[in-house]
Amino acid sequence: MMKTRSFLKCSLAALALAATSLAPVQAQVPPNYKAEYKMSLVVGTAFPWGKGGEIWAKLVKERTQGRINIKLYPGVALVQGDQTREFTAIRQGVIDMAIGSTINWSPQIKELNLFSMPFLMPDYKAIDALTQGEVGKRLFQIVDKAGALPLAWGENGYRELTNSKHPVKSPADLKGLKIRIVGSPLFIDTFTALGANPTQMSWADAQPAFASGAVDGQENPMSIFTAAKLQNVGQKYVTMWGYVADPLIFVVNKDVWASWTPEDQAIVRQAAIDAGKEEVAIARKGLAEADKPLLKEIAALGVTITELTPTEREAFVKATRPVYDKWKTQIGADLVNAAEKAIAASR
Ligand code: X2X
Repeated sequence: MMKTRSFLKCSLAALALAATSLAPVQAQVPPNYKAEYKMSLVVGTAFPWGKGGEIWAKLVKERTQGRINIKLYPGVALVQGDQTREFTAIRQGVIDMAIGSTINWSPQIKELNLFSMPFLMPDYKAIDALTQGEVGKRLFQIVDKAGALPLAWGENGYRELTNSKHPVKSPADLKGLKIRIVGSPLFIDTFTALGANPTQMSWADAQPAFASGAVDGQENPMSIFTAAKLQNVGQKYVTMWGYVADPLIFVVNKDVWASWTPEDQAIVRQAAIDAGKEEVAIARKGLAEADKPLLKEIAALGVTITELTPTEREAFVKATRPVYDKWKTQIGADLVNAAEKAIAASR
């Protein structure tokens, strides 16, 4: 009898101990938190863009002690690879958070076309003058109003021209080339003005189209070129023309954001800023240095790299000027004027 009782006592004590040791762990995660938050990206961790996602998720997990767990969904898998539908899916909550290109969200947010204005941003300083200045703040207000909470800037990069046919040094060299472009009508206008034959398609569809020769060329940052090994799908000619660059924006769905404690909101925001800084440095590696070592690596793969003289480049600027003027009105002359001013001040 005594034995049973003391056994019971011991077991109860053990149970109580187990319960108290479990309790603090459970209390750490607010009950309304999801077990996993879905982060959408166009490309995976072999690319600077995907690395940015990996860094953001890791920082958030560490700094929240695992309260917020983020899983990466590259290939815009949550919207079946259709990157032009990504922003809508974030707003609707199909996607919890994302690092998205300004190009892919410009069908929903016309002001994001700003970065796709041909030859607006001459160098990295110009990009920074926009994203890190007043224009960046205004754009974040616009993204917020459009329905997702923007936290930080990242970068895909300067989009250079590649093709499978021949070196391109002038708009005449583009004549009749079938060029894959992304999902904004601005790109149709730009490539039509240059005499090319633009065709709009998702990144997922583009790669087989290069391999089969269904399209001749495309435009993307060199970090995308190398990570996707575009030289192996016939893209043997690169023209460094730096006509546009697409920044990335780190965002969170608004209901998800509201569900987090102020402490965790601050952690997620700071982690996005830190990851964004790191991601921009990774995206510029090999290209921001004066001798551009990445280009030597690419040339060593048997790729012909054409660097334009100022006069050669000017011919592309001139041919696309009517597109610039048309889109200045569409985007909003006020915003474009502010961008031109900020860039001029950064010179
Ligand atoms: O589709 C593209 O070209 C890419 C990967 O650069 C974007 O998502 C904008």
